[in-house]
Amino acid sequence: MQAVANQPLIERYRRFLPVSERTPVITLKEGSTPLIRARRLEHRLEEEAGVRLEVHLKVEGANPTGSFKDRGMTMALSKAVEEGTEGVICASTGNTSASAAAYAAKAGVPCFVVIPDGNIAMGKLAQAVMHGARVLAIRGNFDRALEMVVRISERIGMTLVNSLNPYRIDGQKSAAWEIADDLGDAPDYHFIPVGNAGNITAYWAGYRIYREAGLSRSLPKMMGFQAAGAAPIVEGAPVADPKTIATAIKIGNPASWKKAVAARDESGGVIEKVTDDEILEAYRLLAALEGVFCEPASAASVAGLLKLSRARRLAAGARLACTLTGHGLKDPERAITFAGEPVRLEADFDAVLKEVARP
Ligand code: AN7
Repeated sequence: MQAVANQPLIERYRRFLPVSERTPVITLKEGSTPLIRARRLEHRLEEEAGVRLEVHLKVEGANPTGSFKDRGMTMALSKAVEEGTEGVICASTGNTSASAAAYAAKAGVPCFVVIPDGNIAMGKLAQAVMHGARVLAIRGNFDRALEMVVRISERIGMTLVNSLNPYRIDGQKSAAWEIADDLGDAPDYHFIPVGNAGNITAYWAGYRIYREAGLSRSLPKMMGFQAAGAAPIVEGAPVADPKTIATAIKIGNPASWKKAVAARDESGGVIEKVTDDEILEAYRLLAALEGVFCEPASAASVAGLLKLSRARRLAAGARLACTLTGHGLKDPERAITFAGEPVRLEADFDAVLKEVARP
């Protein structure tokens, strides 16, 4: 299928989605995001490990609210409105709440979000409040918030728009379809951050559907990466008090745990952990080598790539896709803290010239 610019995801992939003529399409023109060849990163990996790889970046920060969540939210809100919802609710580490708030605004339905107070990036909070969601910040972590919204949605019949909502997963499959469309086939490996584990589940389902439809020939190995301080799937047990600078994936008890393990095992892939330092290194390399500014959690995919490449665990010549799940502008404070303040000078021509002329 051809990429059709400015076409809503639900229209582009209508034949693979559970929508009908009666479904009102709630869209902000999500999806059809760039897949960018990372040539300078490839050179760096080859210099370090002597292995040439073909690396493609799926830039999900290019979605309307700046993250991959919009793919699922266009489906979740369209189906909720079709079914006559009275309001939507979610727990969030930030991006789900930003996306839910925007699509609920577009649909004209009330939106309630429960977030861990002080633990979501400022840009995401700004989005949720600006779009008119009722934002409830609890003194507790994401896992606690998710438990609560699941119970509340059952008790008062509000539509849950976390990835436990199957329409969210349906919409998020579309990213795998776009990659296969762009490459002409699935990649050999797909690298992805893992938090609540909905997205790895969606990509794996998406790749399988495309192969069954005869639109791709192969399936990728799914390579998931959790932050070391929030790696329940890697440790094999929930983490009561998850810790990582990558707040988007600071999750101790993922909702789609079993499905993520199935994606790993069925694809012959891995789910491993990367440290905050490894995440920050990848975050900087992507910005400095490729011109792609993603948020720290997103860089976990490329941190995993760096780790496996250095350990010479990837076959030479392999083609791989890395999902960069969210935009770097979501969390500018992190970037400045990490990369440093600007050089501050008097408004003096010679002083500025001297700095510019430096090697
Ligand atoms: C940038 O917003 O869970 O493994 O509540 O925002 O599908 O959960 C965010 C998750 C990766 C992990 N990268 O995806 C939320 C939320 C970014 C994210 C993930 C998230 P899943």
